[in-house]
Amino acid sequence: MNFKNIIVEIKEAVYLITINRPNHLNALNNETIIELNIAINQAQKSNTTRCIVLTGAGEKAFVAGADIKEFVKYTKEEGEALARRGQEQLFDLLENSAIPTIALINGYALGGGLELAMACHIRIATENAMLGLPEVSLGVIPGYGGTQRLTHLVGKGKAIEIITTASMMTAMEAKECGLVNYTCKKEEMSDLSEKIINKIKQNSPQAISKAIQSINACLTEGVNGFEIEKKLFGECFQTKDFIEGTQAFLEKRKPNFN
Ligand code: DAK
Repeated sequence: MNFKNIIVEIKEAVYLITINRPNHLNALNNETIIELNIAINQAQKSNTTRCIVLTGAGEKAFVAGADIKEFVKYTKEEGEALARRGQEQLFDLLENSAIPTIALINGYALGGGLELAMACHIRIATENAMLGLPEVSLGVIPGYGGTQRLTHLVGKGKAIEIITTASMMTAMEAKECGLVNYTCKKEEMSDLSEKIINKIKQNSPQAISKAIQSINACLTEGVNGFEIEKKLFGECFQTKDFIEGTQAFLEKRKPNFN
């Protein structure tokens, strides 16, 4: 499928999605959210995808926020409806993806852009990246799950500081507070992400998917994560991957989960 706002490249079981609106610093408009939804669903339907990677086109930005020119005209009702729809179509889709998702933050990750990165499972930021949730400076609050995911990642005190000051932080500061997993030089991003992806690829996709589901249960209100873990642990037994993983160990060879 041809997209207008994103570029999709599939290579060695990795589904790389580049948000491609560099003249707008890759700002997320509705059309881009819809295209991302289609691409991520496609990746998840393929039996061979082992990792979904998101990044931004150009030299300056991952994603500099929701498209301000678009959301400036919304009414109260539209705002709530769009937050609901956007969260389901994109942000929850990424967070609940059975396939690991990685955000390569190669520049500004602001507002909806940082919310997009936070919905991914792993975040790597280049040293020049600037991150923040400037929504309150525009008279709104983060509406794509940012108040929740930031609090989960950095704790309540730091989340309140980041959101109420609307200030940008460097990649290093983001690493210090647990907002990103790694920082690296621009030219090292590809090698570092490849290293992480290769480790993921060696492991059981069936177990990885259940592990993600179980970890997410920890943060789902009204759900007992320990109970979910027990149930999912039980479900691993006698799966194709469990048989291969345990057999490979006993035969002193590397498992082949493909
Ligand atoms: N939206 C639309 N256009 C944007 C944009 C954005 N978020 N960010 C940048 N651009 C555009 C600029 O307008 C400019 O376009 P032209 O003027 O050339 O046509 C072009 O990208 C290049 O930007 P600059 O010339 O400003 O570049 P600089 O290097 O000077 O500055 C900057 C870079 C990142 C500091 C600056 O562009 C900036 O402050 N950008 C805005 C950052 C921001 O406030 N982002 C929005 C945060 S609020 C919702 C749910 C969630 C949200 C909204 C609605 N619903 C459920 C409805 C989330 C809201 C947000 O994300």
